[in-house]
Amino acid sequence: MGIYAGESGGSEQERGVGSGGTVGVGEAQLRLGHDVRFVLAAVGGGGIRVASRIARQHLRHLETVAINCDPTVQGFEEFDRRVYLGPDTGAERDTGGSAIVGGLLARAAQPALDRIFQGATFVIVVGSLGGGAGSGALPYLLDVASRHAEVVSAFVIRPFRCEGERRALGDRALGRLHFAEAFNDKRERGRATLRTLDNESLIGAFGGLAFNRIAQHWADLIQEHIESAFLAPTEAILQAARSARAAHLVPMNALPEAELPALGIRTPAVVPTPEMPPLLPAAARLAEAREVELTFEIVRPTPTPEAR
Ligand SMILES: Nc1nc2c(ncn2[C@@H]2O[C@H](COP(=O)(O)OP(=O)(O)OP(=O)(O)O)[C@@H](O)[C@H]2O)c(=O)[nH]1
Ligand SMILES: [Mg+2]
Repeated sequence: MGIYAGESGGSEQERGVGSGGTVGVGEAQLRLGHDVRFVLAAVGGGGIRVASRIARQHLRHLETVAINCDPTVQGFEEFDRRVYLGPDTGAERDTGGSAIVGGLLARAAQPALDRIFQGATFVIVVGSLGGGAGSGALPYLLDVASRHAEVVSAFVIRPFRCEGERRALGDRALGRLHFAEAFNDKRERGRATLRTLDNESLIGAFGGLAFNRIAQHWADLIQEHIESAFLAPTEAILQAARSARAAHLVPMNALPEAELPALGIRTPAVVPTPEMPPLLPAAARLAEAREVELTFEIVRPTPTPEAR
């Protein structure tokens, strides 16, 4: 169902209230998923595995994209788009765990990243830190997303403590996010958020080996955010705009004119204002005269004896 809102008036037909529950109004129309776009972008193997659980839910209006420096990304068919960040030579290779390589590949792919986020309103980024792709590409991805979208929510997955060097690399990548200028500008303006999902924090609840359960837990948390922070509020706003327009056209407290005789209600006749005589006779003369002429005479002062 598309929801439209904007300026218009007239009959239901003119307003475009369609059987699909849409309000098409004049030239300004807003359709969720078209004019207001929601994009979920996952980067790095772990980020993609978590986001794939959300992609499989086919949330309304949500576009999904998987980005990785590993050609196997093409196999994640549950995503609407899959982007392989590979070298220009066309060679199929991974980052070898290097965040520097991940960063270089992402920087070189900027036009492709621009295309992903162009026209997006709300962007949700899920990145896994600790490997080469997620750690290296995330800052570029967040910057490009922040330049294009109105609101950006970033979720980064932090490796388990037992992963040792990977966790350390992840933390260094987290520190480098401070250099993602556009993203940080947005954060300062309250238009972007960063949330760390620490795998280690769930060990007590799920155990160290329950990778899948942990991934599902993060997916549920992110999905709940998409629903409650973006989808539901935007739908409510458009619905309110639609209701306000309907109320404006047919006020709730107005009786339909055609039903007034049957209800015995008569619209009050217009009472003419009585003509009141002017309070002062001079005012009456003034009211009659179109132009008023003022004359006055200058009386010379009588000279004093001294002046003589
Ligand atoms: N919760 C959860 N975390 C994961 C999962 N897969 C990977 N991770 C975490 O993400 C970290 C980074 O691994 P990957 O995402 O595979 O690495 P990458 O970004 O693809 O980088 P390279 O493969 O090295 O290029 C790992 O150290 C894990 O802590 C997953 O399925 N669930
Ligand atoms: Mg990988």
